[in-house]
Amino acid sequence: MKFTAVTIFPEYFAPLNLSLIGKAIEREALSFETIDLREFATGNHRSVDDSPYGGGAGMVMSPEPWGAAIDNVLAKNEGEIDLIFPTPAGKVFNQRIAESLSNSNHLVFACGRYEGIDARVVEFYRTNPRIRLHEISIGDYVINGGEGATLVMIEAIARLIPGVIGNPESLLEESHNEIGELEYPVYTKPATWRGLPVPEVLLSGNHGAIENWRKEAARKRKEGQDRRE
Ligand code: 6GU
Repeated sequence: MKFTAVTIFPEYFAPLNLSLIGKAIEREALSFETIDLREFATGNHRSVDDSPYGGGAGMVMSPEPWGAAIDNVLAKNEGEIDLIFPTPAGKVFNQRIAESLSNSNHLVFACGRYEGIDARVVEFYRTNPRIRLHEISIGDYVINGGEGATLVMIEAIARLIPGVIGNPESLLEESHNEIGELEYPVYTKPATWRGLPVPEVLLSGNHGAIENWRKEAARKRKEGQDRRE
């Protein structure tokens, strides 16, 4: 699986070289590249934005550098790509979307800044037969640009790719698995910490009882979460 991020801030993605994903990149279970949008900007100032038609606050990213950058991705790769536009107006990201995107060969993230990218860019590429286009939000709040959202999505997707996580069993047990169960609370040594004991059943060695306790604890957690919404 290949990940490409088109951005004016390539440095934003440095954390991907850490931890699990960094190691997966090292052993080539996945690859990651950034494309600097500014390299596709023309003119003395290499400007990538302009004021909005119709007026209003802020700046809009110009279509020309985006068109040139995405054309370049298509030209130097073969086959189909999933082209993702992170936007607060998109479909809200969840585990099902992460699973579906983890089956892609090549994910390309178009990281917009300012008030967004000129709407004709999405309109233009939506009908390209080599592109499956997705507009995706990471939740009902606003952040300053697509880079943060892209990091979140890459973390969620990359760990689902075979060979990225050491122990694939941990994918089954954890929160938001296929049946939508929340994970049970976990404990390690010491058996009592600041007066708080570990639930006794977990020390019992009775695997059936432990499994039942975990199911019930996960159910209670979910109940609590529903109340908070
Ligand atoms: Cl994908 N981008 C921005 N700028 N804000 C967001 C978002 C994306 N998802 C939620 N808020």
